[in-house]
Amino acid sequence: MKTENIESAYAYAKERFAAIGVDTDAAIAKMNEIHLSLHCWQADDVAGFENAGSLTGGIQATGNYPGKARNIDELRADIAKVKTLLPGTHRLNLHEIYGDFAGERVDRDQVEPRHFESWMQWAKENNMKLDFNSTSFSHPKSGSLSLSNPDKGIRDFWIEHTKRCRAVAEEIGKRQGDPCIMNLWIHDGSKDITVNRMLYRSLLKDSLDEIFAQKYDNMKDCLESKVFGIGLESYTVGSSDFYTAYCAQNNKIVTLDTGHFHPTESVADKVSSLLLYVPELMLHVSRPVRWDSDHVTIMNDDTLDLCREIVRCNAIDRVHIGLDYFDASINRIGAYIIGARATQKCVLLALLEPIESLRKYEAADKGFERLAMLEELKSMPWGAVWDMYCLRNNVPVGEEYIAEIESYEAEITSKRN
Ligand code: RNT
Ligand code: ZN
Repeated sequence: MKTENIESAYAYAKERFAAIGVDTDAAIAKMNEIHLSLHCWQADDVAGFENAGSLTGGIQATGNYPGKARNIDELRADIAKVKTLLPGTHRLNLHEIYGDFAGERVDRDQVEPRHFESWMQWAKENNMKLDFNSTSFSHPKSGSLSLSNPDKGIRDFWIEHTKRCRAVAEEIGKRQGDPCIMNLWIHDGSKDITVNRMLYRSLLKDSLDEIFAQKYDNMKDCLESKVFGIGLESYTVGSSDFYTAYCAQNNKIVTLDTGHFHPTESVADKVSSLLLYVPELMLHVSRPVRWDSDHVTIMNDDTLDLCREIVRCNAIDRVHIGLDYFDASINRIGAYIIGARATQKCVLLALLEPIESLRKYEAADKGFERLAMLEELKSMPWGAVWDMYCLRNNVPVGEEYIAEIESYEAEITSKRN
């Protein structure tokens, strides 16, 4: 792409946006303050480094495109590659099963900060901050119930795991001088009609209370609900109502995974309600196709609406934007980049809205003017602003990243098997 063409297209775009009261340079500057939390699990189909066998817990990565990361070095190489293709600086979201166990068998109730020592160093060297997740799935004790299991032995095992994960997150946060956001998602549920829903939910509540009794300063907890899991279709202990209420009562962060609601439910509409009751939100941006399929995020109305709502609520500082999809059927680095860049484009587009004029129209009951402006925004030259953002960050502009990923595949990932 010729730099002079990007610049002249940008000059034109800048003028067009200025005419409707939008400062494109300010939007680009704001983009640099937004850091995605990149999900490490896209690189290896949620396998992790425990050699535990198959993925369980009602989630599934489909496809067998060659080249997945097989070990910690490969995963790190892939993330380092991803970094070079994204504008801005980003965080890395680790799951507990991605610890550096160095051949040792470390059960989930034994994990310690030292297992993440090399990650903390790597992250520092690579200018990335880390986020964290406890891992309830893919383990002999996972079953269909973990923190809500009536069997005290199993429940205590997962309570211990989660407590230890919080200690790991606290150490990470302390060392990076920035809170580590720890997500808690458990798969607990049941396949068929459940007649003691209250029991499992009250057990989950008690387990969470015990886990959160320890207060920390360098980590923040977020809790993720869902509608159902594969093989757990009839009942989910950690439903949306459950965690919304729990988080509101306990001042915890709500995680909104965009694949975890009924297909016609608007996740965007939840932002302004939740933020009146909970301190912050964590997003798992995903793309559900007919179900919670974890397809690669693209620029679609769902993602756009969500980003617009965050900006319209003036809540960028209260929302952590994480990605959560795992497509094993296409080039995995490519999947990372498509989803991350699509999310960034949606945020940029949201920042390019003439929100004040739109609100003036709304207040004056000028419904035609409001709708017309929203329609016109769709064909404004925002692509030129995106290109300039990439150019200023020295990353490939437009489709240029396709060739880069192809050569990484030719040289690196195609040689893995
Ligand atoms: C599962 C949840 C959860 C996982 C990751 C791997 O439905 O979305 O966030 O995808 O923790
Ligand atoms: Zn998720």
